[in-house]
Amino acid sequence: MTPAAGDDGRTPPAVITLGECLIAFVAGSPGPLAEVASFERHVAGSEANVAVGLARLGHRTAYIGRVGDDGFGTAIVRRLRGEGVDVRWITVDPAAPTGVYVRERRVLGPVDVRYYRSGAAGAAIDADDVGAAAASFAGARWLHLTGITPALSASARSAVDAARRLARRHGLTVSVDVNMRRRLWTEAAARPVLRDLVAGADMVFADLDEAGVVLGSPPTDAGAAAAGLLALGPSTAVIKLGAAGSYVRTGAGDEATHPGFLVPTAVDPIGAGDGFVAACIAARLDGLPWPTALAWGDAAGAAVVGSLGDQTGLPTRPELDAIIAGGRDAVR
Ligand code: KDG
Repeated sequence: MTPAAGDDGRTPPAVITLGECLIAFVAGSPGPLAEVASFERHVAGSEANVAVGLARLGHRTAYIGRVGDDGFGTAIVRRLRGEGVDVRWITVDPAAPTGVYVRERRVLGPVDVRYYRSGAAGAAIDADDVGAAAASFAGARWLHLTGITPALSASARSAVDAARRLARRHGLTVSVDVNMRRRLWTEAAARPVLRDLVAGADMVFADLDEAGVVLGSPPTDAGAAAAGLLALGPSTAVIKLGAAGSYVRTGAGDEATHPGFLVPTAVDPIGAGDGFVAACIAARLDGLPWPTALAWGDAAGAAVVGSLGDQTGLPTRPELDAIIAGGRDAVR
């Protein structure tokens, strides 16, 4: 395997993340998959989305993963590098293709997401890939993980464990987005792994459904979801409520909520949760209090919903500020 040429590596990243970066084919028009004739090609993958979101908000971020030796892998590396993400730890696997997924867009009802990723390069990530990046952990502040990576393969699970151990050794804050993907594993298979992931994190992000998967029964509300997740070990639980905003509770008993932002035209909701997570982490790295972090998260999530593709709408700082300030329809 050859490393993808990238960053000069002089400045350590603030945030490290790892996972499987995918090519997404997003329906060019709304409607059922069977009727869609054209697709837009985008770069996706939850952790990569978070890395790009953080980079747009001014934080140095490194991504560890594998892509195939094909045009899609090249597109991923170029895209992440172009966004300023440190891609030194993305390796190009000559033996497996880059994973792909296809998704509809719907005006009403849930969007169907179909993965074509089994046997793809990204799932073969292992603890050695993380070990190769060990030096980057020394100067970093944060490790972000999701529940998608351990669902991919045993080696991917070992990569997550290796990253957690390095993060602990170097005193990084560890965040976990539960990101339950029922098309990758069953609730029964996922629960023990996700519980372990949550227990080993400082900060957990989940929606109500995901909190229910981790806890074994649906929580009555965001407060109950956060309390249940906090009881597993993290010091902060952030509950994503979609269009209804977000809620946070800390082990010290602090709480905050944000009502969310109205998105007049929801173009494509996939990736909004990653935008939310990226902006929350950015705010916390910037030393901002939780009410502001939730407002940033909700604004970034809304911005993602308003454009096609997981990463297209991820806001820069001026864009984030403009959404939060509201008021003007156009800058002329
Ligand atoms: O959060 C968005 C992700 O779901 C998408 O980019 C694809 O990473 C992905 C996955 O495994 O679902």
